[in-house]
Amino acid sequence: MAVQRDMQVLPEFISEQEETSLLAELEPVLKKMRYEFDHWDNAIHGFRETERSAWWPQNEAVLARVRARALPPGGAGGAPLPYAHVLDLAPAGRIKPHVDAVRFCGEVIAGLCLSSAAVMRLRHERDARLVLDALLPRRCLYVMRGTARYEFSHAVLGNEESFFRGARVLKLRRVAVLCRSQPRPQDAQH
Ligand SMILES: O=C(O)CCC(=O)C(=O)O
Repeated sequence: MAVQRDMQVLPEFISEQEETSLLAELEPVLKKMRYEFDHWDNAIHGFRETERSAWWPQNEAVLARVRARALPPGGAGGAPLPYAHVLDLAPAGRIKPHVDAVRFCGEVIAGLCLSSAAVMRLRHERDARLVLDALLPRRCLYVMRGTARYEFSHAVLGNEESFFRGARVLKLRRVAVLCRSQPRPQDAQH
């Protein structure tokens, strides 16, 4: 299936030391914020978030590796946005199915997964029987593009439905560092 080709999970993309360093930089910023649970129509429940464009040098090197892998210069995915989006999901948090708005994000979504494993569910927008569950282990990088990004919704499952191939995947607090590509020129004007 094209969706499998377009949703890559690279386990152990970063070392434990790199994970610790990224979290050490992010923690002081994140811990000042409250998790948001209340909006019933939000796509995300139990989250806090920030954006970051300047990183400690050792963390910048990790981000550069993510971009080199997911968004190489001159590649079909386009140029990366200048900042990373940091999404901190509480243990009880989840992300409901959605397709990222083309106005804000181009062809590629690359996510570095810190602190906890989780299950991401991709479901075809027009044929709900087409489903792909992806296990996102702690310290993996996933790269979503093409069919997976445009034709499937994606969701991060809450703990009540967080299973992969029959085995429970306990989602603890999870921090994702997301590098996206710039919107395609034809989409940016909408
Ligand atoms: O937390 C994640 O890895 C998923 C983030 C997400 O849903 C998105 O970037 O659209």
